[in-house]
Amino acid sequence: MPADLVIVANRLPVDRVPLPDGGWEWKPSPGGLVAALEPVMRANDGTWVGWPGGPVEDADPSELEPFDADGLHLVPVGLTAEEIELFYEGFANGTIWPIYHDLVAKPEFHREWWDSYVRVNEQYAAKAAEVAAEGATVWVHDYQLQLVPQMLRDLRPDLRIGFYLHIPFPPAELFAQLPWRRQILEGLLGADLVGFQLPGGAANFVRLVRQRVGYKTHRDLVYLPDGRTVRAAAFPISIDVAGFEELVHDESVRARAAAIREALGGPRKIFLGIDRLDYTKGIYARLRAYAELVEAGELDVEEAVFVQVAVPSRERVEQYRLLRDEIDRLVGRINGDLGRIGRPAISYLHNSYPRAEMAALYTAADIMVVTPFRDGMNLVAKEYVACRVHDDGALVLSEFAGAAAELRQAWLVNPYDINGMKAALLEAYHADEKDLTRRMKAMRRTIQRHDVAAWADSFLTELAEVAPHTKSPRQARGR
Ligand code: GDG
Repeated sequence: MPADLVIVANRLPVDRVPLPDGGWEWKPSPGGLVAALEPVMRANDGTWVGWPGGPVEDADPSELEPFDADGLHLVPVGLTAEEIELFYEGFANGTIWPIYHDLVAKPEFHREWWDSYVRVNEQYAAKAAEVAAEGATVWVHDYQLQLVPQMLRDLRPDLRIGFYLHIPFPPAELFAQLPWRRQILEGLLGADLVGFQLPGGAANFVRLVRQRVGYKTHRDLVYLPDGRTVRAAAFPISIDVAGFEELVHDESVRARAAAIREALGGPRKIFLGIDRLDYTKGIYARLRAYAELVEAGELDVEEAVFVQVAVPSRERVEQYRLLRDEIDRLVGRINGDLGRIGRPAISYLHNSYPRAEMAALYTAADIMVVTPFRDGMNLVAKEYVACRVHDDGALVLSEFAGAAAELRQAWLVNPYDINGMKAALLEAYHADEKDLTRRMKAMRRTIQRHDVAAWADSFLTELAEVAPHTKSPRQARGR
């Protein structure tokens, strides 16, 4: 059945999990994006196009057939082992990711990576063109698929196309290094609406289009020679606030939070970091800052502990393997030098956890530390705030996370400034209850007013306005 709403994202919202009998099944991987899009997907009988994970060489043909999971229609795009290496690990994560994150790592430019990026984007565009109904809305997501909007428009000029970038869009000076800069801008301009996390990203994009493609622009609009108008605007993403609050009120999550506190040494104050193990997240500098405070006697391992959860990520990419080794060594050295029996300075976990365990960790923590060098938004910061249903707990947050634009009452830090971070960690540690409550209340109001459903609604509403020539999807909530 052709779909009136099609989501195109690098990954499908499911994982293939092996069963004890040698078979396998699809298990939903409930991220924030699925939670946000599920209601509107259901209201429109929507279809999701994406990669199910793993190379096609290891898949049996039935895995690449469209299927339904949890009432969602899913259409797999198969990637070969070579495409995973060149398109995904290569161009997406070795070229675009570092450039878009302010060159925190050195990007690599390889023509064969680019060629694979083009070919894979073609596959996604072709699949989306195949499943979209006449005049449907197609919403393309993120940096892996920047060429899809124009490819799709060439195949299906009847569609209404939106694109959303989850990571930062860099200043012109950095973007200009890309040998394929013009093709990428033209790819994005295939959309009617290009969404960014922050107004700065949208402004960078419009300026680049003017400079590098030579189209006329006015404020957030780009005028194309074929008469089309493209709008670039900010839509800061959010989280399923009610979902997290519900989890925190669950008896088993509360019991688990108490057990975590107990296991960590009772009244010790808990600093917490939760990040994908990624060099943009600033894990190394943050742990160093903390260790210096312990070393200087400003913090005592009997009274405080830093829990760092580093979720395994992109483990086949060289820079990520090196980062893991560096952090392993740092944690080992810090605990060797500063820990006591049963009292490590840092409790380090290289693992991923169910959502309920994440909520228990957020509940157990006294001070959440989120210090990326650059981050599109950072949902972890918002999730922590959502879980503080008693208006307590402190948030130390990097100025360079998109979330800092909204969570102004956090202790905002420059992650490159170790002394500044040390001062903020101490201030948050010693803050009195009244100050914590005042800050947390304000931050909670902010995220409650703007949850992930509001984010999806505002993007789709805006998309309908900029492309009135096509028909609108039904809104999930009466508005
Ligand atoms: C990109 C942009 C932007 C993490 N570990 C576990 C787990 N998570 C969940 C968190 C959170 C999400 O993953 C991570 O989101 P972040 O925003 O923190 O970071 P990225 O992965 O880099 O995401 C970012 C985001 O896209 C959305 O637009 O904010 O800037 O880089 O929701 O809770 N979830 C579970 N177990 C884990 O171990 N269940």
